Amino acid sequence: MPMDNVQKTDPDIYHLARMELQRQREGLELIPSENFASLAVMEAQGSVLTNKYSEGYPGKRYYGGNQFVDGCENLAIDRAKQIFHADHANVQPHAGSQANMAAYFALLQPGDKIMGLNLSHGGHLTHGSPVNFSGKVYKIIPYNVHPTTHRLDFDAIERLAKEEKPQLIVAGYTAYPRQVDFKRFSEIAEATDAHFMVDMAHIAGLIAGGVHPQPFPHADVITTTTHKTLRGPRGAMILCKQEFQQMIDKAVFPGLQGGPFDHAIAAKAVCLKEAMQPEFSEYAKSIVENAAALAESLMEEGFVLVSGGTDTHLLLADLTNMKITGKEAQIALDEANITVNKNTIPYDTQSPFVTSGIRLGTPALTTRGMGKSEMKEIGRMIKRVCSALNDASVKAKVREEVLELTKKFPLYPELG
Ligand code: DSN
Repeated sequence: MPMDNVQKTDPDIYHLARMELQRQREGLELIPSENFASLAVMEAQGSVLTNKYSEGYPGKRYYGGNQFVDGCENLAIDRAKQIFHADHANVQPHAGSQANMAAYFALLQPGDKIMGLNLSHGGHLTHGSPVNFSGKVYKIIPYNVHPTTHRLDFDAIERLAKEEKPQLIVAGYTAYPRQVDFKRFSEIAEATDAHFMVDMAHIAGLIAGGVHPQPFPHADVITTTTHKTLRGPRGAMILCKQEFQQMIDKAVFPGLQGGPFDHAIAAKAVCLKEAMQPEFSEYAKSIVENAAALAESLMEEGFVLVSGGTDTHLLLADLTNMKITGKEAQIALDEANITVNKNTIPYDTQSPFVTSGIRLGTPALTTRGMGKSEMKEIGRMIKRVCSALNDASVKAKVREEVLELTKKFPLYPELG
């Protein structure tokens, strides 16, 4: 947003926000969980709706004056239900962790067992890391990807579920590059009397755009953030089958949160409206095509990709054969204005602070309009930097090329 008033009131914050805009404009944003929200989403999020308190749900609030906020929340709910084939949507969770916490509170008792993918194999902190509430409140039974294919190993998952009898099985990943078979998961959950939850945060936009299968009718509950491939405001939602509606709503409010962020809910409604347009399906298709092109380019350059490639928006490169760590690659690429994140690979021997891999994704660059030929070029740039980590001249040359490339795909030109 123009931020003229911030400039007058708080020049320090104005300066930092402008520097961040410049960083976003002049860099290649390859973190797969990041994106560039539309001006419409940002306007809704920066609107007067931030001023309202509205504990409760549409039509059942604790404070007066909620007639317009109710309208916003109802639109977000209706759109989310339609896009994701859900019986019910709760659009109030402030973030993904809160959505997962509320879903667990609704479905489980403290001490119950949750089966989720090992964090170092591509799971998420809230799927059972011992340092997270999920690992402290619940008994976590981690499942792993297959030791050689690095894909979900359904026979092993089924054996583990039958042995452990978890109350909840979670499918949903932050670093798994392949499509997920939700039907197979639901069959395992049904056979073992477990609930089945999908955390679709990473792939929500791919699902909305029709390039990844829908979790419903297989899942009982779905959680998601709204700011990744879905390209909305920072926030989250929970979707569920009818039988879980009351439990989910009570878990979010009054169980976990107080007043909802009505400005964020309005922005979620806007992003969901955008996701219903035919252009969004084209966008989702391009994300996946670009990820495949980037994967091909990286493999041509000698990178090893976990699972041998991707069929989603993300890729995980195993740098072991290059004799460099994820940390070293991330730092060097940053110097060349290429933003990735170091990431553990399955069965990693390095710590999560060092890692043997980097995680890359195409949602943000696809929003800028880049296509397959740019992905090819970017793969070659990444190789040049990773082959010359300590060579300042290589990094400076790649940085110049990144600046040239990003100029051809202007980001937020309306913001001056
Ligand atoms: N931080 C997110 C990601 O990068 O995948 C997950 O919450």
